[in-house]
Amino acid sequence: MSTSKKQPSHLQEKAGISPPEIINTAAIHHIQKNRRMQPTAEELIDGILNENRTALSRAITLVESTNTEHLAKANEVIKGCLSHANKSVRIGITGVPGVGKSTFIEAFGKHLTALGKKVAVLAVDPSSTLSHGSILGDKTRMEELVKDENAFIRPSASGETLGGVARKTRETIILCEAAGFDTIIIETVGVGQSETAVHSMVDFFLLLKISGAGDELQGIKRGIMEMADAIVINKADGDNIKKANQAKLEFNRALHLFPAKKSGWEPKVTTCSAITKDGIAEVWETISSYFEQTKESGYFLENRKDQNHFWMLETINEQLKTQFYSQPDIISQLEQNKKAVQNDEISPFAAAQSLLKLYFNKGSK
Ligand SMILES: Nc1nc2c(ncn2[C@@H]2O[C@H](COP(=O)(O)OP(=O)(O)OP(=O)(O)O)[C@@H](O)[C@H]2O)c(=O)[nH]1
Ligand SMILES: [Mg+2]
Repeated sequence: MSTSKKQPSHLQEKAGISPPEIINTAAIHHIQKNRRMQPTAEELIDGILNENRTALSRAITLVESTNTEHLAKANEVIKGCLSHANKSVRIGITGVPGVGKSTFIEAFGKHLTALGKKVAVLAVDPSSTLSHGSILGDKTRMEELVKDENAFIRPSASGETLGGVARKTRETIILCEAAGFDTIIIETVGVGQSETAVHSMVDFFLLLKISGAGDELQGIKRGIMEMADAIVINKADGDNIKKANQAKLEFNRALHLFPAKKSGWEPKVTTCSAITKDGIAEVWETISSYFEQTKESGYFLENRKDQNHFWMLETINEQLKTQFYSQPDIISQLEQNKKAVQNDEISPFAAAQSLLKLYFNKGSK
């Protein structure tokens, strides 16, 4: 049988049969017109300040875009929102996959909205570009919070670099705060460098753990323990309660070995169950007393200023690097220098110097 014979399209109608009149040309025209209508930066700022969620979501989409026109508009919106931000508290939550972060945030978030707070939940998870992991999981694990009109949940921004994801999240925080959210929760998976990035954008950093069989302190990165303002041992329910209390003692002992924090705060260890909700209220009490203490001492504001400074420098570093490595002549020279270095024809230092010279000389022309 010949395969080259042209098959009739399945969409082709038989002669003599007229198409149904369900197609309303006026409606199509209306939809197309609305699709073309993009709100201006002023309209978005207005919407956000009036706590309009559609405007907020649209502005976040602009922040996440890679289109330069969108980014310019996003910058304008952020500029308009900046003076209305900064009125919230920002809490980072980290823990290994499966520890119960999403379930905890659901319980904790509901506790906060019951207290009259407006909660925004964001995520920093650069791996989600590949796995699309936390996006679906979180929406189902946070069923109640998703429906709560005082909560706003935005899945992780996608991006190839942690720096890119971090920028998007930081700008999203500003937009959420301007839209009236007073408590920002940022979730991150406790693997890789993302917890360091989140630690540099929050006021309070919470490490979620579960109890094991007496090996609590093994396999835990020292750096994460050092960053934590509280360690909460989750899944303290049923047969696990005893083990969780044991873990609490161990973590308390271990925390005493760390140097005092700049904030003057002594990290706390508590237990909770995101399922039975036992201990959830205590977590908020701990966090509230931290805010009280650090706002009084001035550390809270000082830390935010330091963070802004840090992110300004980070952005410069990141952009310089991106620009450097994307120049065609640098790319080809880099390849040549790489071979020369490997063959011991030139030292790594001299090879780097010649590349930098090439880049900066070009810039000064
Ligand atoms: N018994 C008990 N189970 C819990 C508790 N919290 C969470 N779980 C269960 O632990 C599993 C993992 O919970 P998640 O909330 O998805 O954990 P996660 O840390 O968000 O996981 P990733 O998103 O994969 O990083 C689920 O089956 C939850 O039902 C708890 O307090 N007690
Ligand atoms: Mg999760």
